[in-house]
Amino acid sequence: MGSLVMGIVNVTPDSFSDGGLYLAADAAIARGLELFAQGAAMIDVGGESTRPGAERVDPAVERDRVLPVVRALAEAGAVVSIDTMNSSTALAAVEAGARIVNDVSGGLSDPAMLSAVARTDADVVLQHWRGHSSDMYAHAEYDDIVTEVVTELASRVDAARAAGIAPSRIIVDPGIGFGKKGGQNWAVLHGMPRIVALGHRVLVGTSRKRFLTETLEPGGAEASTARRDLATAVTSVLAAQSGAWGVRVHDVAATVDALKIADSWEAGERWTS
Ligand code: PMM
Repeated sequence: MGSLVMGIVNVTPDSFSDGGLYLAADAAIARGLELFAQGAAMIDVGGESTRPGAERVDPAVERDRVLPVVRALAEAGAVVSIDTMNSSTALAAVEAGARIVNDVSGGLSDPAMLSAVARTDADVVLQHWRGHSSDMYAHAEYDDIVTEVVTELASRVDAARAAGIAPSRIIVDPGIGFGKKGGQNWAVLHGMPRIVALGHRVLVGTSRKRFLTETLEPGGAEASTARRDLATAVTSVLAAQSGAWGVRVHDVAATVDALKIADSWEAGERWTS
């Protein structure tokens, strides 16, 4: 398996599970360094919340939030990913040391994004997305969700290639929770092999998302962060077993441990004495 763990640092006041905790640059940098020390292979830094219902953030405000954090983590030797839908923020972050541009809209939100990324040597994450968070569930209508996610991701890959991004730089992501409700997310995760069959690295982000709480507490109660982190470690291992190249999580230590255990299980096949 050997999947890589991407640690999350949201430099926002309003992200779903960690909004407000790391809004100050010092706190965000310290958190990123902590996740790096815990075994994160890359750190995803974001300055705009995409929680359901979230309003857009001015790109200048977004840049003020993320750039000091990107610069400090890159200087410390971390592989930094910039979670942004804005080409101006992506370019500034790459200039500050980011090596991956993580666009949850797969290049759909900012028409200049893919050509901007093409001019850099950064990798790009193209996530499945059907619209901004203000009304994302309005688009959660599917006849055959796995086929539609695969087809729509393939068209984003085509757009990225047409803009001049080499296939080897492209990572795809099914966009768990983005324009997908409850069981639709499980359908997409179950369909992972068809997403892997697109032939690109696949990143999967289930961390602490609402569909996990809905599964743990079908009656509508809240599930604690600890329970959602345990659920995330499990879904991340299952994603890795289904061929994910990377998993995006808040609780890096738990998922690193879970992947170590799952990898040892697999390695048992080669144990001879
Ligand atoms: N999820 C969130 C934000 N960015 N990026 C990628 N590539 N994949 C995801 O699933 C993803 C993302 C929302 O989660 P958060 O607000 O808890 O960070």
